[in-house]
Amino acid sequence: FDSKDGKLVVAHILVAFIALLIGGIAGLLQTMVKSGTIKLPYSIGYYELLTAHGVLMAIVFTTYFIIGFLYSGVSYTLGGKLLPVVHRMGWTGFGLMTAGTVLGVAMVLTGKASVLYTFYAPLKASPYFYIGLALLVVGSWISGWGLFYQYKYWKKTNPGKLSPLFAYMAVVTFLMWQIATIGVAAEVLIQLIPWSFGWVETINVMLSRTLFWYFGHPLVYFWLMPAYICWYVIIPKIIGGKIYSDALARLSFILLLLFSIPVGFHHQLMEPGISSFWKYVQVVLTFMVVIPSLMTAFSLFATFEINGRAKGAKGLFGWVKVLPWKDVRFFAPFMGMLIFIPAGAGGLINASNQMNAVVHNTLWVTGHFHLTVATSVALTFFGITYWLLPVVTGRILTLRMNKWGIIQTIVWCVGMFFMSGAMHLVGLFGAPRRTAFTTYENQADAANWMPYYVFMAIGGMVLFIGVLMMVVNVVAMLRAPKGVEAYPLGEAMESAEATPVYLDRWRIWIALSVLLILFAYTIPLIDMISSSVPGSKGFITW
Ligand code: HAS
Repeated sequence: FDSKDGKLVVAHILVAFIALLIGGIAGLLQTMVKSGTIKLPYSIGYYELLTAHGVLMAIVFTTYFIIGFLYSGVSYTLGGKLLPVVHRMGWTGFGLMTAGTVLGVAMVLTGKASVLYTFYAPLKASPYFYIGLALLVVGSWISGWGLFYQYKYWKKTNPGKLSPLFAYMAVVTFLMWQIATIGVAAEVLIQLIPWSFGWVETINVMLSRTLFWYFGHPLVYFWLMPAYICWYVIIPKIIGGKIYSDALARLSFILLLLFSIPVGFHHQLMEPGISSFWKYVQVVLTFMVVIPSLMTAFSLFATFEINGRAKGAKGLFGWVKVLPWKDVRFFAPFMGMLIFIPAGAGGLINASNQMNAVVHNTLWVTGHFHLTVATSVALTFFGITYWLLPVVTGRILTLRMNKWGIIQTIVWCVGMFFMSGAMHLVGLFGAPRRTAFTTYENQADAANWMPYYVFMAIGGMVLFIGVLMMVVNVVAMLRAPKGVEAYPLGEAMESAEATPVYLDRWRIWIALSVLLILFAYTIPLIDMISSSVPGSKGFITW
C-alpha cells in the first residue's frame, strides 16, 4: 500500500477513534447525570453531554472513518496510488473538517451549543457551532470531489473497462452524500447562521426541520453504505469465497442513491404543516429504500451458502459451520449483519404511520439507532479497522489482537443487548427520548420505567468497556510488528453474468435521483415557505 496514502488514511482513522473515545466518555457521563448519580462542575448537564455524545459518535466518528476507508479502497483499486492533486484534496478536506470539528466540539463542551446532534430550531446555539458544522461539511465535499476526480481519471485512462466494484460503490456513496448535504448546507447557511448572529429575528422552524431531514435520512445511509461495501466486497474474500454478483451489488447501490433521499418525511410523520398526501408519498418511497437492503441480505446468504457448499458443507445451514468464526475481520462485521435483521425490522415499524404514532420521540427510536448505526455499522467499522490499519501501516494483526477483538465484539453485543433491548421496551411504555429525568420524575409512569433505566445504565457501562477495549486495540495495532498484510478485496464468481453497462451511466442515475427529489419535495416546500405561520425567535441554549 502506498505509504503517503497510508498516512492520509491513518490520520482519518485516528481522529475517528479519538472522537469515539471522547464521545463514549460523554455517553457514560450523560446516563449518570440523567439518573442523578453524579453532578459535574461548571454546570455541565445532561443536554451538554448528550449533544457531545451524539455529535462525536454519530457525526465525527462516522464521517472520518468513512472517508479514511473509502480513500484507502480508491487508492488501492484505482491505480494503486492517489493522484497528487487528489492527495492534496484529501488533506485539505481533512484540515477543514478538523478545524470545524474542533470549533463545534469546543462550543458543545463549553455549553454554548446544547442543541443535540439534530440541532433543531427553535433551539439556538452559538453561531460558531453552526460555522463548525459548515466547515465539516465543506471539508467532506472536497474529499468527495477528490474521489470523483480519481475515478474520472481512471475511466479516461481505462476506456471501455468496468470500474472496480469498490471504487464504484465509493462514488455512489459520495454522490448521495453530495446531493443530500445540500439540504443541511442550505439550513445552516441561509437559516441558522444569520438567525444565531441576530441578523434576522425569526426562523421558519418547519422549513429548517424539513431541510434537516432531507439530509438526515440519507445521512444514515451514508453510514450504512460503507458497511455494505465491506459486506459485499471484503467479507467474501475474508471467508475464502467470491462475490455473489457484481451487477446485483451495483444495482443495490444505485437504488440506494435513488431512494435514500426523498424520504425525510418519515422522521416528521407526527409534525403538523405537511399534508398527509406528501407524508404518504414519502412513506411509499421509504418502503422502496428497503429493497436494496433485502437484496443485500439475499446476496450475503448466497455468498455464504455457495462458499459453504464449495467447502463440502451439507444441509440447510451447514454453511454456517465453515465460516471463519475465529477471525475478527469476519466475526465483528458478521455480528453487525446479524443484528441488522432486528434493527431493520424496527425501521419498518418506525416507517409505518400508525405505529410511528406509538414510538415517535420515545426511547424506542434511541434503541433503533443504537442497533443500526451503533451496532451494525460500528461493529463493521471495527472489523474493517482490524485489517485496514495493518495494511496501510505495513504491520500485521497479531493473534493476541485478533483474540482481544473477538472478546471486544462479544462485549459490544452484550452491552447493546441490555441497553438497546431496554430502550425498545421502555419506549413502548411511553418513556420519552432525550429528556432530562427532572422533567418527568413526578409522573406516575416514571417509577415503572426505572427498572429499564437500570438495564440501560448497565448496558451503557459494558459498552464503555467495549469502547476502551477498541481504543486499546487501535493503539496496539499502530505499534504492531512490521509485516505485509494484503488488502482483502473480493472477486465476483465466474458464473455471474456480465455487469450491464447502463449501471455506469451516471447522468441517468443522477437525473432520476433529482427528479424523485423534486417530486417528493417541491410542493411541500412551496407550502412551507409561503405559509403565513409566523417565524420563531427561538430559545438560546446558553
Ligand atoms: Fe432508521 C429513525 C426507518 C434503517 C438510523 N433511524 C432513525 C434514527 C436514526 C436511524 C439515527 O420511518 C433517529 C433519528 C433521530 O435522531 O430522530 N430506518 C428506517 C427504515 C430503515 C432504517 C425503514 N436507520 C436505518 C439505518 C440506520 C438508521 C440503516 C443507521 C445506519 N428510522 C426509520 C424511521 C425513523 C428512524 C421511520 C423515525 C422514527 C421517529 O419517529 O423518530 C431500513 O433501511 C431498514 C432496512 C433493513 C433491513 C434489514 C436487512 C438485513 C440485512 C442483514 C442480513 C444478514 C445476514 C446474516 C446475511 C430490511 C442486510 C444472517 C446470518 C444468519 C446465520 C441468520
